[in-house]
Amino acid sequence: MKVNIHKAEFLLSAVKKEHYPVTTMPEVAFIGRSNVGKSSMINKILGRNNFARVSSKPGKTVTINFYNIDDKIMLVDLPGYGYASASHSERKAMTGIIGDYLSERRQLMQVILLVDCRHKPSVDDKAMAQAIKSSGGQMVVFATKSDKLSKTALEKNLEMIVDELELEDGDILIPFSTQNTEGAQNFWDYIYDFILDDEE
Ligand SMILES: Nc1nc2c(ncn2[C@@H]2O[C@H](COP(=O)(O)OP(=O)(O)OP(=O)(O)O)[C@@H](O)[C@H]2O)c(=O)[nH]1
Ligand SMILES: [Mg+2]
Repeated sequence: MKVNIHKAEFLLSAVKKEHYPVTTMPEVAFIGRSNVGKSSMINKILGRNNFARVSSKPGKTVTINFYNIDDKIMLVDLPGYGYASASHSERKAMTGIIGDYLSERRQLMQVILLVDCRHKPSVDDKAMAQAIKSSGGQMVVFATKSDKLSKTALEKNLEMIVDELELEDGDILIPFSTQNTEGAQNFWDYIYDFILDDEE
């Protein structure tokens, strides 16, 4: 499917629920460790460069950033967790910001969990996968930076990720890279089929 985005606009940044935008649009939130590539994935699927701010230093996104796409769907860039040099209080604040959003946001239709295809999922990644599972939501995991592995190594690591996150039949695991358009296309195919479920 060809995706035509007419308008992608940064709406606002929030750290607490009083600041969340008041809209009825369905939301899709990107969650994962700091530096896994959440903001990069948002740029790639929107076909924009440095729209969501990207950094080689972990801990770039520290607020919840809401992006309005064609007044149809909101993409939500969450702060990363597991940032190694974060202090105890910074970690606690981050967990609170993420946890509040996930538990409070009624229009949240889909959480997209990102894990780096090169690494074994962390304890936090596993906890997040379990939380998605126990919320009854569809499990959708993107394995990022797939350009960094050979095809064989990627296949092997995808199996490892399935095992580590205890993915089951019906759960979705898709490789993603900013260096090709395949993952981005798969993202939109999923969104159009299961979230927007509309005309296009
Ligand atoms: N080679 C390659 N590098 C990537 C890819 N995706 C992201 N990166 C790089 O990974 C680094 C982190 O990317 P971000 O998108 O800022 O990661 P993030 O998950 O938003 O990080 P936080 O905002 O800190 O939570 C940047 O240097 C990106 O250029 C990819 O598909 N391939
Ligand atoms: Mg980010």
